[in-house]
Amino acid sequence: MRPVLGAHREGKLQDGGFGRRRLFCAVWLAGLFLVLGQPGAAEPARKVILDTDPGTDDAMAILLALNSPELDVQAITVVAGNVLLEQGTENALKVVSLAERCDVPVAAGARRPLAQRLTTAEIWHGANGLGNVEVEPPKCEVDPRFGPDLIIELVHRQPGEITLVPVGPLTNIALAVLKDPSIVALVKEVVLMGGSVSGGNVTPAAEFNIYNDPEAAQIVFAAGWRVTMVGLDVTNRTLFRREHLAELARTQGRQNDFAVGVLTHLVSLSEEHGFGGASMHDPLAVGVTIDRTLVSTQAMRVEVETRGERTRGETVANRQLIVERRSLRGDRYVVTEIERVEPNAEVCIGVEAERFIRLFLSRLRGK
Ligand SMILES: [Ca+2]
Repeated sequence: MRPVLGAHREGKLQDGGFGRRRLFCAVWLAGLFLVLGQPGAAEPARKVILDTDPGTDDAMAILLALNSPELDVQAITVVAGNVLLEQGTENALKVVSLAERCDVPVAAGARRPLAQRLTTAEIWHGANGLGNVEVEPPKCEVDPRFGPDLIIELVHRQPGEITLVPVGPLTNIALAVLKDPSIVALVKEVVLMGGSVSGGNVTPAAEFNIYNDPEAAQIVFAAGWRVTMVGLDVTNRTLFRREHLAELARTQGRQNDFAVGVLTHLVSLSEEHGFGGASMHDPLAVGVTIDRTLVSTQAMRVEVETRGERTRGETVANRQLIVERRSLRGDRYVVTEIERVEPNAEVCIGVEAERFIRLFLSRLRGK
């Protein structure tokens, strides 16, 4: 090495102009790489825990997450919701097995909501929760830890790094907060699928995930961490249509073909009910975690209606971030103060739906 190095040094001394030109070229090339290099390509993958009740669209969300290099799925925790806990856990294991990702722990969590009976929704998700698509038994095995405990453990192990992505009823997340409130300050952010500021799907007021455990949802919104709400306001505008299905059916692969089966069920159901396409509820929450620019948001203060004759489970959103305070004067109330309130959520109000569908298709095609 030494003679070569010496020769190199000599060369530089003998021809300073050539050396400077080479230095200029190197700097210019480095600059070109910086300009042309994909922004964020060098960023480490975002660590996420997916909390889910699989569930047809949950299964699509899991596949999207597992096939996206921007995400590092640290665990999948299962909650009762669309189907019973046992069925949901088996489904999560089946999907993770299909993706050949037994390295991702799948842990079962809450089998019922905090303060009410569970509502399951096989009418939308099929008797097996996967649109009645037959899938071979899972080769991955369930993690023995309780879902909320696994969340607590992983958050403490990597403070400030974990993004929680709950796409089912919020029971597991609320249980984790109740058991260990210190996780709130240690979680990077929460990107949840649930709620709506423009009407519900289970009732005119309430969206399914929030309706299924309003007390848990209120705990999650009030906890004090950064929440992004991916609700019906955007998911109902993100429709997977028959032409998308035809496109995905042109490629093959175990995950690809499973997705075609599940999405065929969902698209057919949506057409039966006049929606013209399947709302990509849970996959969009994963999409927002991958690429925030898919949505536009507005800061709001979201509270969950836990009583209400017709509105239990509604996400009641203060958009103006002010409240009026009244005091009793004789036989009437008088507004005496206008108070500012702090927002607790970024609520998604706009979405580039087709761009998201293209992202989803690109990740599953031929897999
Ligand atoms: Ca779900």
